[in-house]
Amino acid sequence: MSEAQIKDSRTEHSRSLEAQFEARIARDEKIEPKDWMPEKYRKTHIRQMSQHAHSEIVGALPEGNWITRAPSLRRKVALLAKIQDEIGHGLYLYSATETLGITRNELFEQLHTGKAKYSSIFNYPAVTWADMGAIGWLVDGAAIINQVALCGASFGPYARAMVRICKEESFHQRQGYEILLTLTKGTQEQKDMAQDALNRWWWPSLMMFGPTDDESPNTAQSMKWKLKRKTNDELRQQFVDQTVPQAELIGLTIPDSDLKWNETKKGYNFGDINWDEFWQVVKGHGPCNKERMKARISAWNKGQWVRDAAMAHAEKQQSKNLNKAV
Ligand code: BYC
Repeated sequence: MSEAQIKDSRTEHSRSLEAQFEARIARDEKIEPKDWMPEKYRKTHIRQMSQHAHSEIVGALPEGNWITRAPSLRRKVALLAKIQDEIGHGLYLYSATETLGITRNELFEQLHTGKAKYSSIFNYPAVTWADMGAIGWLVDGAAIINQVALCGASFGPYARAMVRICKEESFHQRQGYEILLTLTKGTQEQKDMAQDALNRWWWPSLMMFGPTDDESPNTAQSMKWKLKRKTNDELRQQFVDQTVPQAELIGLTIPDSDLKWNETKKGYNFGDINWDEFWQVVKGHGPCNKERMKARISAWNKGQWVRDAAMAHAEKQQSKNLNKAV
């Protein structure tokens, strides 16, 4: 066979693999780690899944700040449990991402050097106790809407991780809403605190869904591969429609003078999002970007001895087992 013929047969082989892959996606079959997949599919999943994992881990920081200041034992226990869940989600997602052939160390390296992103929302400060309510209600509420769609993602480990994560997020969302409900039934000062938290977290929560569809470079391909099952704008609209009545129920006002029910589309019209602010935050210039990264890098460095000890223990066990086998 000539070199040209070998090249042709290779091209044909990879075309046929690609066609089989596309057919599996069309049939809604799950793609598993050892299955053949296009390199771009693998890379896109590593990008989104690792950013998702990083968001869970970095997302624990604004809430972690309030553990010691929770107003009662019940609140402290619930907050601790929530944060523990978020860290668990991160670890779960890192493991799922590793099945695509990247190591945990590489993933952390990408986070620490700024190559990998994490959700813009976690670069805002949590300045009052009401922020714990707003984060649970709005941020976890937004996350659930996004993640329920991802339960139908084509990559098996990601879709399965989402099922469990969504169950836990719904507890988080309710605990946040209940914090705000309690505050709105309290003194004027507590009501004001709840409203102030909504004012500050509303717009950044809408930004969590990413740029508008016409400005989103990844959506079209990710929808074709069924990594995303709904577009950024569809999910954002769903979030607004779900959240506005919840705000009304507890007597809070969404800080948007353009918010108006649209009978034709059976959804709310809402005001313009400040996309300059969004991109500033994504590019590292938000109010807390530097603080968040500093905390993560410091935690990674301080944990080096734990990783070294675990490795030394594993090596010892392995050599013991080898000696037994001889
Ligand atoms: N923040 O083409 P697009 C949680 C980036 S944590 C930062 O639309 P895509 C929780 C985007 O990465 C929940 N960056 O991208 C934890 C892309 O840049 P690259 C986190 C953003 O991927 C603790 C560029 O902008 N959830 O629940 O198709 C406490 C263009 O965007 C953002 C997830 O991660 C953003 N908001 O769509 C409480 C869900 N938006 O990568 C709660 C999984 C966009 O090309 N991820 N960018 O350099 C997704 O669903 C999708 O990745 C997104 C973006 C909808 C976020």
